[in-house]
Formats: sequence, structure tokens, C-alpha cells
Amino acid sequence: MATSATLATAIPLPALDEQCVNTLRFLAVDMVQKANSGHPGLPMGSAAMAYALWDRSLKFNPRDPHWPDRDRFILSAGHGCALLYALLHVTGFDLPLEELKRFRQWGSRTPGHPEYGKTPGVEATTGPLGQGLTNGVGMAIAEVALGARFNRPGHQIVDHCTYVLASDGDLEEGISSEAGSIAGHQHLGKLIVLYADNHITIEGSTELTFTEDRMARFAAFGWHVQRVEQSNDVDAVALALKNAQEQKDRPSLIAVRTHIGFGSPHKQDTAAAHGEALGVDEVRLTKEGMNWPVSPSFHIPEEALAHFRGAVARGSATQAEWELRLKAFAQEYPDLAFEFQRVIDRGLPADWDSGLPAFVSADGPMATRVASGKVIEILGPRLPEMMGGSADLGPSTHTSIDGAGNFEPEDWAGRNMHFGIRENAMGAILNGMALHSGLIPYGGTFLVFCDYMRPPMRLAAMNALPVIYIFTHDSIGMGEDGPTHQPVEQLVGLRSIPGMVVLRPADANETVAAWHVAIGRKQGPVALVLTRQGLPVLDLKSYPAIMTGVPLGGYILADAPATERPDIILIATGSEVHLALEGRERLATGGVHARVVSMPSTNLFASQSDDYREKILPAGVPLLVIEAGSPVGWQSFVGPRIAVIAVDAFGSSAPGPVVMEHYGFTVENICRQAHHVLDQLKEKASCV
Ligand SMILES: Cc1ncc(C[n+]2csc(CCOP(=O)(O)OP(=O)(O)O)c2C)c(N)n1
Repeated sequence: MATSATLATAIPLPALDEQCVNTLRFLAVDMVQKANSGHPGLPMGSAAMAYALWDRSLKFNPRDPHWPDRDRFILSAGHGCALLYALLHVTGFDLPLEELKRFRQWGSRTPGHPEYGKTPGVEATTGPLGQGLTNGVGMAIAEVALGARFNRPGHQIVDHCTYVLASDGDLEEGISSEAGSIAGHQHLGKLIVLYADNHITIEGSTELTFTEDRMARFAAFGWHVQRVEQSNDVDAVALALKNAQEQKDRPSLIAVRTHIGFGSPHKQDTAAAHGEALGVDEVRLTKEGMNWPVSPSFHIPEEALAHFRGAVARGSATQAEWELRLKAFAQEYPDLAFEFQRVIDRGLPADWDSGLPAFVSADGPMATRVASGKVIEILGPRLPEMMGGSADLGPSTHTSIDGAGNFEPEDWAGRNMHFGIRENAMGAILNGMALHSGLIPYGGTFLVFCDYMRPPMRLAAMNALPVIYIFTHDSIGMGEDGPTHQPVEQLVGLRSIPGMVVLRPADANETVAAWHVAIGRKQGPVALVLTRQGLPVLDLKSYPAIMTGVPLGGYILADAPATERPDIILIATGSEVHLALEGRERLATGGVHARVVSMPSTNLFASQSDDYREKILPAGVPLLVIEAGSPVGWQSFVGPRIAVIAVDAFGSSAPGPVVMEHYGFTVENICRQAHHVLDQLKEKASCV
């Protein structure tokens, strides 16, 4: 273990730089110590490189954290957020010192990991390692895509970098290879990752688990790689950043040999510095060893603050200069400038939804994935901000926009993305694109593989990001590929994510309505859950409630005769709705009056008024739910008077219709179960 004295004096910094770096370092130390909770080690070791970036390179305006052409900075190692909060405070963002003193406390703007939307200047919620780094790839993609769309000769209105500060954990996570590979392949030269190479994770030395040559790994991905041996060498980091900025067609990794807990006599270079307060005595010793006043805590020297606050004037001037350029651009290209503002504000063109297709019975049977593809074909040209693709399943998920070209290094104006078989990165890249703003990002795969992208989906929901997922092959009905490919528990899993709207449309027309909901939802992700197999088309003439019903989550598709209260309500979703309709007819021949409720979205239905839900599902009427997915969730959703035809296993390999039949998804079984429910109720009534 190196002593603080040897390291602290290893690179003599100009006095002001040293003061600034130590200001960041000790603000972080004091925040964690006061909270007696948090991660001091990474901020202490990375303060100098963060200072080099924020002082010498980063383009930002503390007075306008949302200025569209700012550089993006993501602290992927979110546990080190005390460093970010210190930077935001000293450079003049709206984050008073009081907030730093309330680190990790109820209602503060300094939560335990950075939360997008809670703290001005925080560009992404980070903490799950690897996600922030991959958000950075998404942001860098958004930058070049918007640049390709809007920049014109002499008018560079989209021209900024994306910087990421990542740790060992970020690079250990598999997603970093998915993301690194995509970024290298796409030649994202404006993506620059500072890697805090401190050789320590929670369990100890990286020698325990992480011994490959990281530089060689990223070089193999096509990245420009540099190493800075001395973490405190601000000039060396600044120079490396400058070199990185000159790499126009390669993303950059700058590995900086940092020291966790830098300066702490007993904890530096040990895992003990990672995730707990240093302790009062160790804080004192550390401050004394670096000639820093022991008290008061949260000390910010005036000269350091004045220097940091130079960012305000600098940022305002840079933004003002950009605004002048935007004005000149608007004069020459008024329509384009209008469009730029519209997409940045997430507005939609007035007529975006006029003349969406109305499918008729004769169009069927049609898989909802096919109907979705047809909607994308129509929306694609109307909404040039739609950009997405799939994880190597485009022909199956029908996610391409005809004629929109491939997004590739030779053509960043292309809007069809090829994520490769990298679902986790796809999800996190979509998040980065949404966080950047200016795009409507979407991504597709088979529903069963949404499990590979749960971490980014969770973050999309947490951050209310408008990301659209297209999940096809949505049940055992997909057939021959068998249990590994037949989703069962995924639907309930998606529905359980707070803020995620899941829509499983029953036919082509419900699919149109579902897309309408998805595009209109500006806050929060939407999962469209679609079939592989063809389904009858529910003609709008016979079922006029579809377009108004789908946005409500559940609605009456076919009712008992007007004079009758229904004997039973059949609730079905997606591909089971047409079975419910047939079951209703069959039951009627036996004198049982059934109502069919199509419920494409339990989330949206649950958010309707009590009155509306009572109208659709009146108290006392028994329910039979038919859904080719896990039964979990339905009981609690609609109460005890319910039976469920569902799948409580992993499915089986056989042609889809055969599998569906074996698992009970037949009109006969629906009728049998309906009678069973009614008989049981009669029995109960006679016992009373
Ligand atoms: C996906 C994920 N897994 C586990 C964790 C828990 N965790 C937080 S930090 C960390 C590793 C710390 O090592 P490093 O990334 O090198 O950070 P440092 O020790 O330098 O602070 C782990 C496992 C996490 N935040 N995210």
C-alpha cells in the first residue's frame, strides 16, 4: 500500500489545481462521513481526472442544464455520486451546499445514486454497473444521428461529445463488451470513456477476477486507447482528453491508474475505502496528510470556488454563441430549424396519426407482429425521429422502416438499427437515445428474451423514458421452438415494473390502437406484446369500441344482450380474445350470457376510474380470464370470483395450435370452465 504522503506529492500540481481537486475530494469525504453512508473511495481517487474533464474540456452551462448542444457527462459508476454532486455544486448548478450536507437523506436532491430528474445536471440514473456506460453509447448514437439529420454545410448545430466515467465494475459487466463492440463498430469518435482503473472492487483486488488486458480488449473493439499512469496528473489527463477528441472515427478509452481512497493513510488502495465512511479519525488524518483544514467540514476555499464558478460565464457564453448559430441556421433552413425544436421538445406533428390503417376481416388472419410492421411503415416517414431496430430479429419482429436506410458508420442518417444479439445493450442504448432527446427510440426481440434486457427496462421505467419495445412470439402459441422460446412469466414480469405500460393487442386493429398509445406516451416506456401466429381481424364495423377502448386498457368488446346482466365475463388478452368471442357465442346457445372484455393493458385499465372499472367488470359477476401466460397477477387484480385459463409451466415444443390446445386454450375448455365457475357459484349460493 502506498502511503498518502508518497502519492499526494507524486505529481506536484499548480496550487490552484491542487486546491480544486482537493475541494472535490474532501467535499465527497465529508458528505459520506456526515451521512455515515456512501462511497468515498472512488471520488477520492477520481477527483483529479474529473476535474481535468470538467475544467478543461466539458461543454456545459450550469444555468441551463438542458441546453441541447451541451456535452453529456455520465457517471457510470453511480456509487461514486458524491463526486458528481460536488462538481455540480462548485460549478454553479442549482445544488446548494445544504443539499450536499443532506446526502442520502429523505427528500434531498443528493440521493444515494444519481437519479435523473432529481438533481440538475444529472444526465442519467446510474448505479447498476455497465448501464451508464451503455447509455453513453446511446447518447453518442443520438448525437451523430441528429447531426446527420440536421447539420448542414457551415451549420453544425448538433456537435457535442459524450463523456463517461466508468469503473472496474462497469467494465467487468458483460454489457460493456456489447456496448464497446457496438460503439467501435459504429465509429463513435465523440464518445470518450475515462476509466478509473483503481484495481479494487468490493471483494478486494481485481486480481481476484479481472485480469484480462482491458486496453487490448477495447482496442480490439476498434477503440482508441490511452493510459495515464498518474491519477493526479491533471495535465496528463487533459492531454489524453485532447488526443481523444481528435479521434474522429474511434471512440476512446482513457485508463487512468487511480487509487481508491487516495490520501487515506489506512484505507487507500484497499476495498475498505469503497463503500463506507472513512471514520472521523481517518478523515482527520487524511486531511492533515494533505494539508487540508480538518474543520469546518465542507470547506471550499474561495479561490477554488471562484475558479470553478468560471464555468457559469464560460457556459453562458458558449451557449449564447450556439444560439447565434442556431439563429443563422433557422434563417437559412426555417423548416429544418422548426423540426429540430419539435423533436428536441418531444412534440409530434399535427397530422401524425391521420389515416392510420383500419384492417378488415378479409385482411386476416394476420399476426399482430405483421400489423405492427405495417404501422411502422406508415409512421416511419411521418415521424423521422423514430429510430430503432432489433437484436438480430428484424425479419421476425417486423421492426424495420422501409426505405429509411441502415444506421451504420457510412450513413448515420440511416434509421434502421442493427443491435446484433445484444439485448441488454440494446435496452441501455435505447435509454441513452431517449435521455439525449430528439428521437423516438424503439427496439425489438422475442418476448422471452426481454429477460436479457430487464435492467435497462427497469431504468427506462424509473426515469419515465419514452422507449418503445416490440416483443413478438408472445406465448406458447409461437409453437415449435419449444419451452426455451415460449414466454410464460415474462408478461407478468413486465406488468410488475412500475411505470411500464404493457399492451398485448388482440388483432391488427388493436395493434394500430396500441401503437397510437405508444407514440402518444411521452413519459415512460411501452411494451408492445405481439403474436407470431395469424389472428382473425376484428372488423371495426363489428367492433367499433376498439380505437377508444384500447387506450383505456380494457373495454367491452362484445356484450350480453342489452336487457341482460352478464352471467359471466370472459376477460382475454391478445391472441386469446378471439377464442373468448367464440366461447361467448357457444355459451349463448346454452343460455349463458357472457360479456367479452378485451384487456390489452392491465396497467392502463388499473389506472382508470373506479366507475369505469365497475362498468366494465361489475361487482358480483364471475370472471373467467383467458391468457396464454402465467396466472400470477390475475387473482389479485380482479378479486376472488375468478377462474383463470393460463400457463403455469414452461410450454412445449410442437406446432402452435397443438400446444395451445394441450394447454387448454380452446373454445370447448372456455365453455367448460365457464360452466364450472357458474356451477360452483350456484352450489355456494344453495349452501348459504
Ligand atoms: C450490476 C451491479 N452489480 C453489483 C453492484 C454492486 N456494486 C456496487 S459497486 C461494485 C463494485 C465496485 O468496484 P468498482 O466498480 O471498481 O468501484 P470502486 O471499488 O472503484 O469504487 C459492486 C459490485 C452494482 N452496483 N451493479
